[in-house]
Amino acid sequence: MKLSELLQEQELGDWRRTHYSKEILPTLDTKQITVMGWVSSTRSHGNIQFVVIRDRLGEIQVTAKRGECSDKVLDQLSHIKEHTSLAVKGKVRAQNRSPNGIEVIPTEVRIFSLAKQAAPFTIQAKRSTVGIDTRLDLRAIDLRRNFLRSTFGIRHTTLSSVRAFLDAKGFIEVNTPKMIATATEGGAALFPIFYYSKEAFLAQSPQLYKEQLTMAFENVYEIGPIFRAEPSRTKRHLSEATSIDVEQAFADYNDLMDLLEAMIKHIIDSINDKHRDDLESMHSTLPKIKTPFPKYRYDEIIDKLQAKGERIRWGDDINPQIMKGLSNEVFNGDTFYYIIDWPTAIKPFYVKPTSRSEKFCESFDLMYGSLEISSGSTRINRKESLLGNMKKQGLNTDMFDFHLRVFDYGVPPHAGFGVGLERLIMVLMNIENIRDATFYPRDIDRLTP
Ligand code: AMO
Repeated sequence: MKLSELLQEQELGDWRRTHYSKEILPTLDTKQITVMGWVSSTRSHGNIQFVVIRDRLGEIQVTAKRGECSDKVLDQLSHIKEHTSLAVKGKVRAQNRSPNGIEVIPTEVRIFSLAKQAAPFTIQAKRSTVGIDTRLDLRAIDLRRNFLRSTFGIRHTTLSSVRAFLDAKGFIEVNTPKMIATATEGGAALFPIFYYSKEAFLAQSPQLYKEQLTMAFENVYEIGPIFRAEPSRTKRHLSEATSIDVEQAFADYNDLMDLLEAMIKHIIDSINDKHRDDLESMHSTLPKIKTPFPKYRYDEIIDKLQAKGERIRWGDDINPQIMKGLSNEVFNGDTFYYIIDWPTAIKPFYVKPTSRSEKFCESFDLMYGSLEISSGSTRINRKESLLGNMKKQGLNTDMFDFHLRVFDYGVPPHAGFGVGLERLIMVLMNIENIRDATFYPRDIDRLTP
């Protein structure tokens, strides 16, 4: 038979998978099954051809031996490359020498789509040897790598455990507009868009909307994209990130810090519960949680930094580079901790000043090592105070009319936070570059794939 005939691509037709790789156990010995997936590796030993097929749950070895299967099947399996998508019908055989103690003796092969060339990386390695840009250019294939498949499985569990945790506490999930009229997060730049004949922006945060929604629903959360025009290239910033935004009525920032701490603990417990195999195969462990998370006042951190000789003044933002210098005093090893009571002037206009002094506000950043994972605060809930703060920050209050008008109708005391999902995944999975914590990263240099 000619090679082109042997390797002819076929339709799915009436073939259906009977078992996932993981479901094929020695107890199925001699049973006829159909597996579907992609070729993950091939190996040839004279008259025997081994082909490992992977599906979304794992891998199964197909063993084609001359005499035990047709010559056509042996020839087909001898010529296909890694990443080819195919189905194999065959008989299960318990086999001590095979991975998982099981193999499939093929009777028929249906090739759906041939891999035309070798991929520029192997899918088994935990850390890839090629540069991240090469991988991102072929992201859909890169995502087949074991490490990333586990990472995104764990990301999924993170999100489902956040939902379960907040739902159990009486929060409802909301969605707020992503095309908006005004900025909310002072420092972060906006992406302008055309909105019919007007200028509009992609939302930096659901901030004002989640606050307003506490008026009807009290406790709300949103998991969605936030857009930040980040002019710099760093390993911790994306232009499009995912935020877990939480807002609670009749609560202040201390309540929200407790809630966030319990949420992080719940996420880590859920992952340890569901992903033991993934963590073992990656030789990874999740961060150990020590509760309560320590709290350091902004003032204290500045004093410590100045005592170390760092060039930082009261009122400056604290960047990760500078924080690295405090590793022994503050985050001995890597731990979660809060920096609280920031200067009012460097936090957004909606953050409530402390009753002790207007100079400070009821705000917190959740840190892991030198990385900021979340920020949150008690919000201003009275119109005059909000107007006052907006004017101090030089904002055009007319632009916020749509928001200010609800303050005539009983805004409850409220507080909230936003967690950067990709930053959290970086910490959980010990990922160095935030681009690997999202499916299709967007940054100053990348708008495709
Ligand atoms: P903030 O601007 O601090 O606060 O953002 C909250 C969290 O979102 C993550 N984050 C980012 N992650 C990746 N790339 C980015 N460019 C990026 N920008 C922010 C960080 C950060 O801690 N409205 C407030 C939250 C609140 O008070 O409820 C806000 O947006 O992990």
